Amino acid sequence: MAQTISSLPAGGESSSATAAPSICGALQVIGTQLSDKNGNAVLLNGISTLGLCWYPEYINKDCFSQFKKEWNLNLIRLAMYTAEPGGYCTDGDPEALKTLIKNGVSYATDLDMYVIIDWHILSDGNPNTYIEEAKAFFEEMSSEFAGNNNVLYEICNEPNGNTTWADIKSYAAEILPVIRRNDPDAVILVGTPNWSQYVDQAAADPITGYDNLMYTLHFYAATHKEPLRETLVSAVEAGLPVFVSEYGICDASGNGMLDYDQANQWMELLDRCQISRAMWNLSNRDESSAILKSSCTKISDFTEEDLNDSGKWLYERNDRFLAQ
Ligand code: IDC
Repeated sequence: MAQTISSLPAGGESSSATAAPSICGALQVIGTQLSDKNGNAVLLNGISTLGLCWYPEYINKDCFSQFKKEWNLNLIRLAMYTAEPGGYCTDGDPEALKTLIKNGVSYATDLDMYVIIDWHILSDGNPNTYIEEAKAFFEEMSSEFAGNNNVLYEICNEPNGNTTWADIKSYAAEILPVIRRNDPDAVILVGTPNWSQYVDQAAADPITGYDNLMYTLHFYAATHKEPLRETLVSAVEAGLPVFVSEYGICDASGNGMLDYDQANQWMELLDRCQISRAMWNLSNRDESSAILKSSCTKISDFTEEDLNDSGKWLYERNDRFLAQ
């Protein structure tokens, strides 16, 4: 039965921006809602790395710890490009990248935070391009982290180009059993067509036969506005569990002006629907989506002076969020 937005869980005491694995236990997806082991709504709120291959230095425990303790974030997304320069399937160093992921997961685990392992397809467009590599990767990751209740698997960042929902379903049909053989319950995030925007297509034809799946919607507030919010609302009303595993408050290039008004409209919607989210990106790259100024060479213990406007917005918002 379709839910309406007003009938969605309101959040309240049971859900918290600082939900932690030690308290929530194994996550589960109930209807559209990410939930704890007791069925209470859970909100994950965090930050995504930029490419691990480009910015390995931010994978350090002090850095993650500050996000948890001072920014009230409970989620780190580890974005591992598959086909950009330094990518896992092209000219990158797969062993070094896997070591970074294992380190990142272990820091998040020690800090009682959630962590997404993101197979970050982008210029490869169709996740089937490197499906054999993806299978082997998720086989290794899910066997390594089967015992962790804080790890989520994101099996394809942003299918794009001519990739159809049918292509993604066929990819998922190969990858999901690989993960499920090792890790029967972990939450798995599935990308949607057109850079993870067509959640309506997933809602019309969801993947069946698996629990604890969520579908991703990505937005960049200066580019994606009311029409994409309407797509999101319709998909949720149709019963689709949605996870915003990547968003920016700049434009879709990862750069340009920040649109605070649109960002606030997005956040109101995500808060109202209790939709989890991770902001792009943790780096000092010279682009407005980076949370650090390009002049900042620190890799932890950031101060306000080190932050770009995107970083200030995230920090301030989470302070306010907690005070609500
Ligand atoms: C961007 C980075 C940018 C990099 C580019 C291509 O911000 O530094 O040069 O990738 O490699 C996405 C993607 C994400 C993009 C981001 C901004 O998931 O990889 O990062 N974006 O363009 N989808 C929509 C926007």
